[in-house]
Amino acid sequence: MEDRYAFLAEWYDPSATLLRCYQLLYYPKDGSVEMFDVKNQRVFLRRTRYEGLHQQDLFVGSLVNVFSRQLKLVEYGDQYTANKLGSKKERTLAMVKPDALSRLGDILETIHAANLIVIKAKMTTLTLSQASDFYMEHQSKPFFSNLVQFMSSGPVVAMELMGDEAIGAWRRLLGPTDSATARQEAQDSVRARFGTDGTQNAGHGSDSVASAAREVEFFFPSTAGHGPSNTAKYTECTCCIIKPHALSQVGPCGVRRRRRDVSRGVRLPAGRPVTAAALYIQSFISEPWRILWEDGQPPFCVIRMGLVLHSGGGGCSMFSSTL
Ligand code: RTP
Ligand code: MG
Repeated sequence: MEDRYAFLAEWYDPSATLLRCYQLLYYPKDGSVEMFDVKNQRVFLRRTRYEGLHQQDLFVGSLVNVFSRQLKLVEYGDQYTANKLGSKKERTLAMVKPDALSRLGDILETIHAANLIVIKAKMTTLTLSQASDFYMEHQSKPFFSNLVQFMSSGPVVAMELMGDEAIGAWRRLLGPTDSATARQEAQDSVRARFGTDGTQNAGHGSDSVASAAREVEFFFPSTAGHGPSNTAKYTECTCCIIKPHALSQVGPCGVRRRRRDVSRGVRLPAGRPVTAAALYIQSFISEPWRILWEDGQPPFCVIRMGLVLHSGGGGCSMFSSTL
């Protein structure tokens, strides 16, 4: 029988101001989709090929666009789909520590190359008290004071990552805790490449499912408006939005022109540090911004997220505006 993945999906209908519920079917063989209206028990979209949806977008919690409708996948529609797509999917909290902030692009590249998806991201500067709360398991350790001083010494970028066995996968990418050991034992690891010593070691990764849940909640609390605040200042800055199709091309200071299809690559002017970063889901980006997506890109169909970087001062070569 042909492979088929089923999901329960929600779409907020702004004109009726209600949440509509669909069964979404995806056929990987030809990349086609089919939708059923659950409440009215009828076909909503006949099986149609649709290039904007890919298997890696399909997991519970994901926001996908199907013919300009942004759908949230809220449940697996059958056991087969849950087993096939959901069994090994994990979430973890990754952090770029203050010493490696200038290597954010390289670290994003590493994450992308390992097939881990960035679900949420936030640049923030932790207070001493927040850093102490985050690392409370190490309160009694001799290095605790050094650790929290370091972790609150400058901005960090916290990310929720998702992927197959994401917790272990990200910790393997980080390498051994001590950067010197990492350079001996795992030369390609993040800590070997960008870490300094045993404390200033470039990155953090949750060590278990329980700590991942706690740490994701710490940075991205379910109650809106809580948690460490973003570093965006909104003054003397410009906003640079990297389109979703180019997200994988984010380099140390913007987007590298590496692939032919990224024809309008962005390079932030040298010496202009990125001062804030956050991942915005498409629906949070207001209508005027959407127009910017449409140059040469099929509008919306491949768009899931944009990475918004505020750069201190100056312009950006693609477009700029204040938020
Ligand atoms: P992390 O929690 O940051 O992902 O690192 P980890 O699991 O590899 O290491 P862990 O034992 O949890 O330590 C947390 C962080 O404390 C700093 N540290 N300094 N002897 C030292 O000076 C020392 N040992 C640990 C590191 O920043 C380590 O990542
Ligand atoms: Mg740890």
